[in-house]
Amino acid sequence: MDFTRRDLLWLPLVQMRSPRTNVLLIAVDDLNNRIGCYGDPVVKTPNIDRLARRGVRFDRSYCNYPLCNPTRTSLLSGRRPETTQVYNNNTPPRTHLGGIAFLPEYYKAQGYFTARVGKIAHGTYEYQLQWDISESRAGVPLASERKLRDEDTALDRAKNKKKAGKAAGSEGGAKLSWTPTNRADAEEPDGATARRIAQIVREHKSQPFFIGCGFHKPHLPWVAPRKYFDMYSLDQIKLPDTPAGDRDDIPPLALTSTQGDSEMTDRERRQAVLAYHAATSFMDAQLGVVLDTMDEQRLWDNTVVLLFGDHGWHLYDHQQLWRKMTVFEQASRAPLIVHAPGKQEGVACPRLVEYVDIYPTLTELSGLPKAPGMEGASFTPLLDSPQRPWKKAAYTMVARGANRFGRSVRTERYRYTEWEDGKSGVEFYDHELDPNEWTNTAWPKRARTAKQSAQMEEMKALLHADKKLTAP
Ligand SMILES: [Ca+2]
Repeated sequence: MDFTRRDLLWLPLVQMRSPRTNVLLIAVDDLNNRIGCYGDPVVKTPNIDRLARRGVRFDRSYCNYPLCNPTRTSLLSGRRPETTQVYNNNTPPRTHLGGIAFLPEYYKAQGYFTARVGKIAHGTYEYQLQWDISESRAGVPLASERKLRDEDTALDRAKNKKKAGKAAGSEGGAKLSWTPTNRADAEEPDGATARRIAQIVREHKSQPFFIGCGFHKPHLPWVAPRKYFDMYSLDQIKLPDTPAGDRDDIPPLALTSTQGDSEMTDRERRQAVLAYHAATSFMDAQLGVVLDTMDEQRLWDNTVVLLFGDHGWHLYDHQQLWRKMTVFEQASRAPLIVHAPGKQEGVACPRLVEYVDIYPTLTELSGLPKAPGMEGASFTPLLDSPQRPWKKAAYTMVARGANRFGRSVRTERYRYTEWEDGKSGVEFYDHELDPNEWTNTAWPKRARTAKQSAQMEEMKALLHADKKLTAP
């Protein structure tokens, strides 16, 4: 493009008149709400807390599917899992979506510079998303699409073979294991990711950018420098005080297999919880490197920073559950913090938001036209008025094997879940009275008050409503 001298004089003014807000999307793998700014008394996350002071902390934010590939495919496409039909970690994101623009691609088409380092989509399928810079390992450009696709196919074949015959609900599970290392932060993958993100931000800060920073921890295995383990002592760590018989009213499909964890002693379980916290604090310190760069480059006034845990994580809930893949509160709910220029800072929002809302929210904050096909609603009004009334329901679903589904709906007070449309069990929890979901008043044959029955019917109607109508 040729500019006359006069054009060049005007150019900065034109840019000032139509600022294009940058996006820094920070994905944290397997991060649940056991962090400082969400009120955990033990877990140290000074940098997530620091981001929360600069943004809105969503206290009722729910993923639409509690597993990496399905939740990320849903979030990055702006479509619900029923539309993406990605219900496991072995289905490539585009299988049923074809050539739609995933979130970073939409920004790229609008003229943004786009880059990601670390895990944004599910590891093996990162090649399905186009970025200007795409690095699963910091500093290593993603190899050619063809080569990766071949690797995928081979990997999928191997995985599917391994999976055949496995019990329902065993998906999403790596062995609980942890290792304190003597390496420096920068030598760990997440440490390298944070420093590479800082470099890319410095180099590309003058153009509108969409940058994805994907941290792997606190995903298993819990490998982190020793100093993060030393931040906690075992005396601080308590297991949930689940009442005896809690599992008697839980439909079997609601639970996942224990994968050998049932042989652990309580002390070993507490060590595992400590290791999860250590991995969280390590990741938090790497986030600090990225936030320092935001300060240093004075980017807060023209950059949206959105941090999310891709789904929650169980830490021995219901005296059995670790990991994810349930629609209980601890796996469906996850942290979501949004800093947006000119919006509220340092406040909490108690309203319901879903991850399918993130795509339209970001594009609206950046001043871009609404992308087609969105199945969530932009929650930008909540960034101005976090207490205002908002959507009635949030939906999370999960599959057990190929064709058995659990579908759950959360309102601000209740959770209601059906397994195989109710044939394999129903759950109904009142979070005002029972925040741990210990008392299922729907199953097997609990006595309910007339009021409870009426409330349950309302929840059932919400679960079966056309979900596209659940925008506020
Ligand atoms: Ca129970």
